[in-house]
Amino acid sequence: EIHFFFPKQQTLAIIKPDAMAEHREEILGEIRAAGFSISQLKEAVLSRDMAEELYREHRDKPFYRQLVDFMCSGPCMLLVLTKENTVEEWRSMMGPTDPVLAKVTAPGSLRARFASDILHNALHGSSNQEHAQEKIHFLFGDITSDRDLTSNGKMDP
Ligand code: RTP
Ligand code: MG
Repeated sequence: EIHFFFPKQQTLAIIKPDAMAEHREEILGEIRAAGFSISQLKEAVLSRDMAEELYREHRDKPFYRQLVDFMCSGPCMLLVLTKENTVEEWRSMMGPTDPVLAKVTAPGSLRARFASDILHNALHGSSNQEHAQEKIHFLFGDITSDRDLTSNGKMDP
């Protein structure tokens, strides 16, 4: 009998400023209920430089400036999620970028439920493992411990 072991994978998730006031507790609850471990979590207002770096890959897109403005318009929740196949599973749980599409193709997804429009779409998730590691390192620095905050969302002392 052959067993395949998939090492746990990390992704970066962000609750964007539009969803912080009304939906963050519900979103955090759903993340835990879906079996993700929250290994890091912090609330932060991104500086312009940080938002620009986070979305550097989109710097030539027409929406880049609006996106950066939006991402530093208020507090975000930055999360490192750990699970098997985390990158893909988190993106699937978020749903499509545009909530108009999300409501049709993935009505139970978080963006279908919580996003306002294609820009103000409640959540971020890394698109692949390389980006995940790069952006996690950028936002959290070297993560030495992998604390599981699943139960209460609070950092252990
Ligand atoms: P994200 O990177 O935030 O997880 O979202 P995503 O992969 O689903 O979408 P992406 O193409 O990477 O776009 C990044 C973010 O830019 C904003 N956006 N605005 N106005 C527009 O047409 C437009 N397109 C994208 C969204 O906030 C999107 O999540
Ligand atoms: Mg993306």
